[in-house]
Amino acid sequence: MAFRSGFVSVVGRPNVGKSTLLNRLVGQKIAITSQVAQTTRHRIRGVITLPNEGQLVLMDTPGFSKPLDSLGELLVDESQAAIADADAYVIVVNGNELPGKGDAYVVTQVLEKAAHKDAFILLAINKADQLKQHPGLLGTRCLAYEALLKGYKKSKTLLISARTGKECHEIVPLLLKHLPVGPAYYDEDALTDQRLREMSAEIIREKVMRLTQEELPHSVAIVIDDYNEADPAMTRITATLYVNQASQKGMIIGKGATLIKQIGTEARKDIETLLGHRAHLDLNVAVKANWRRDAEFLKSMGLAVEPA
Ligand SMILES: Nc1nc2c(ncn2[C@@H]2O[C@H](COP(=O)(O)OP(=O)(O)OP(=O)(O)O)[C@@H](O)[C@H]2O)c(=O)[nH]1
Ligand SMILES: [Mg+2]
Repeated sequence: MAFRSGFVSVVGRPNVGKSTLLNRLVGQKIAITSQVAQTTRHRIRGVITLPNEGQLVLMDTPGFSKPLDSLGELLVDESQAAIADADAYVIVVNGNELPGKGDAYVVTQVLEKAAHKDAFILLAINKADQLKQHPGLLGTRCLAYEALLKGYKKSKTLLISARTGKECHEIVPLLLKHLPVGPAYYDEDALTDQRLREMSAEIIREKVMRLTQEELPHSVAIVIDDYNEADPAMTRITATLYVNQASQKGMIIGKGATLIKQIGTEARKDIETLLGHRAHLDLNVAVKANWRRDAEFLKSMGLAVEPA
């Protein structure tokens, strides 16, 4: 059997479960997730290799939403670049809601690119676990989402739950079948293209997204100042949490520094799981006024769009 390979773009509105699905399919947590929209800021690659069969490179993307500032524009650019690059697509939608303008926009963008290449589109109607009491409703929802594909032939719909894994086992074989014959792009045992240093920054950001409220989750950027692996049994990491304005500094530190301590403790535990050994985490908080609009700062964090 010929070895198949290719890039698969995972796209959709914010918060529909794209990163959760990526983690589920890769079998390990490589992308951070949270209840807050716009969690993903980078294009993250997840690699799935089936020996002698093929290799899928899944590209998690930031959700498509109306850009409000430079960071927002970069997120949309990232997603658009991922669509241009792909050999196949997974469009993730939230089965709990009727299709909205955002879904229609994403599907239109994908259809435009897919039609040129005759690429396969998988429509993944997610969060099915929350709808099991309403089977009738589900049928109507599926039809409404399918209608967005305007009869595109090379597509298939699956009703899934990225959280519970329902029907997720069908996804990889289905995608692989539609990829071209080609080489492995990554080592057989690679799971992602991210470095441990970048993943550590993402883990810290996940804790911020999950433990803070109101505008704070979106106001924090993480920079790893030092990543010291001199001791093989204990990685020492120093990071700065940049907030948008001075008033947010106290909010993220919390009364008696409780919040920053909690962020540190939870992040350290996850980083230790990732590394397989102990970690020491030193977190600082600093103000970088309006960093979301600061092109230079975004670039320094690697948040610049690479050419497709
Ligand atoms: N009930 C349920 N919740 C889910 C499912 N998949 C994801 N979620 C939840 O939905 C929220 C958003 O998930 P993410 O994976 O971060 O969503 P995303 O599409 O990557 O979001 P952005 O990166 O912000 O665009 C999280 O709270 C997940 O736990 C699912 O199958 N069922
Ligand atoms: Mg995400």
